[in-house]
Amino acid sequence: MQAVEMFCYQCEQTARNTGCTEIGVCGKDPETAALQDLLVHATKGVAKYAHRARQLGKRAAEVDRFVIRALFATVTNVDFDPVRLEMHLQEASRYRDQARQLYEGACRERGESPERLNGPTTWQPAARLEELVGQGRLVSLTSRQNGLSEDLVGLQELVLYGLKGVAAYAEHAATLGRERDDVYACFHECLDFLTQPKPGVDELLGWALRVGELNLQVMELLYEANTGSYGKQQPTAVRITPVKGKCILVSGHDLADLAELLRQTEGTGINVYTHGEMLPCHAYPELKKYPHLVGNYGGAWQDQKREFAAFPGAILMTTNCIQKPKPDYQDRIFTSGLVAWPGVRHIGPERDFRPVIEAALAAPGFAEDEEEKTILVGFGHDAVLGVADKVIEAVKAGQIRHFFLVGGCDGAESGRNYYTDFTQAVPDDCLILTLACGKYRFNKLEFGEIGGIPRLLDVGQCNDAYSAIKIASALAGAFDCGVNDLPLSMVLSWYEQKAVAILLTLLHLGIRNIRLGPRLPAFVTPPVLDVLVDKFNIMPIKTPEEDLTTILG
Ligand code: SF4
Ligand code: SF3
Repeated sequence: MQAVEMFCYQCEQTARNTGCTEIGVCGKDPETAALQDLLVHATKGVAKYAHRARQLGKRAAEVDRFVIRALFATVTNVDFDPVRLEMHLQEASRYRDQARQLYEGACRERGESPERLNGPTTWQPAARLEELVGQGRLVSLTSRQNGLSEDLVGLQELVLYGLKGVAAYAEHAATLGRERDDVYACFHECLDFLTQPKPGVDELLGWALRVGELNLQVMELLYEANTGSYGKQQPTAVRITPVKGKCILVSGHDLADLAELLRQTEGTGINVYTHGEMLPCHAYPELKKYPHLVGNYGGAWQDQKREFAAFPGAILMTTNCIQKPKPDYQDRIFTSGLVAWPGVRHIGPERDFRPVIEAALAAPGFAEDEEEKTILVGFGHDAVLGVADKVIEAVKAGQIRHFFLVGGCDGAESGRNYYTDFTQAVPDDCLILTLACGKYRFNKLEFGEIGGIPRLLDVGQCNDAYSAIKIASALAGAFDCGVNDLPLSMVLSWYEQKAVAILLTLLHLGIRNIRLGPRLPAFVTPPVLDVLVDKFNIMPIKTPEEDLTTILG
């Protein structure tokens, strides 16, 4: 088999919209890419045994948890550190052995012979990092392209990328103590399925929708984890200008990291700011109760090099999206959870944030208060459905003509101005719901109100797509129609694999007419796209004017 240096097309910014082959546009080098490919391969080996063991009534919590952590580590902009990937690979080997023993033990108890498994179950980790890289090159995506058509490989990747996205949410929920056995069972069964040498198109499409269903369950689990730990989101004004003093900036998605950092910084005089997808944290009662959670700083992840360099304090990346740190802030940025960058100090699972606090105290901090400006957040379904009567009345009275869900992941290309222009062009009698980091394209603009209801409602993080679904379902219930019959249009942006998971959830729910941009995934081949168009009428964004005219007639 021919070993290929690198091939990755799992995210939207993939080179030439075909694949990154020499170095990732994200900064992932071929060595790291090979180690990530090997980690996915090795995790399939763990899952094959774990799946069979579970069918015989045996499971191990640490094996279940490893599978989601390993997949999360391979999401775009999470782990760029070969040394940490090597550590995960060694764990994969141990957990695979543990899962095999569980399975074989269960077979022995029943007097049955265990199935003889091959492929990823037989992998043995090489002793040295360079050799692991060599092993990774042999199991990259291109190794499968030799035996399967481009369509089938693309569909396998659609399922895998969706599963990676779900893994990220499952890990956040597990961190807060929410896990479900049927969720882990589905992960293992799906990974087992992905090792089948000759899957069919229908089977793969079926699994893609099952991953969407799994993601809905996991987003619900994460909603319960977040609200169970920190209360339900409440509409909240968030300061977006700096306050004088020492400071820490927290980026990513992990509420537990922020909560613990807030606890450890109480009384230190350090102000804590959210960045990127942490913005909705200001709406949770048990987080906003800390007066030193003073505001939100900066925008979406792709502006971090400029924003982190200008931030006069310490920075904590709790999840994606990390970019290569500039020397300006290399010594005051930290990672936690599954995120890693070579040379960046990592805060372990015990969450001892003292090094972050020390770095914040050593940095100058903001010299002055800037004039106060605020934006509104906290419109999860609990808040929106709390004023459902008002919203329904406004629709019936013709004050609200249409709802738009405009959101998703952000990225660097200029084509993403579409989303700013689109929201600006939405007529005044329409409401806009938004979520995820794509909202930074327009969330500081003025949209006004309709009858006391803000025209722009920030539903939360990307996983709060769960809330958007609840809002849509409640509206459909109130108007006695299906979600597809509502005056509601979804105009989504995608970048990484969590967006793939959410898209699959929407398709699983039978939602049609989704507009997706800034461009369609490179792994969706034209024949597969035809199927998606046929079944779901999914379509690429055009221009804001054209799309608005089509939607509003
Ligand atoms: Fe390229 Fe995206 Fe893969 Fe990075 S994650 S190597 S940018 S396709
Ligand atoms: Fe953004 Fe990375 Fe996806 Fe949670 S922070 S949405 S891209």
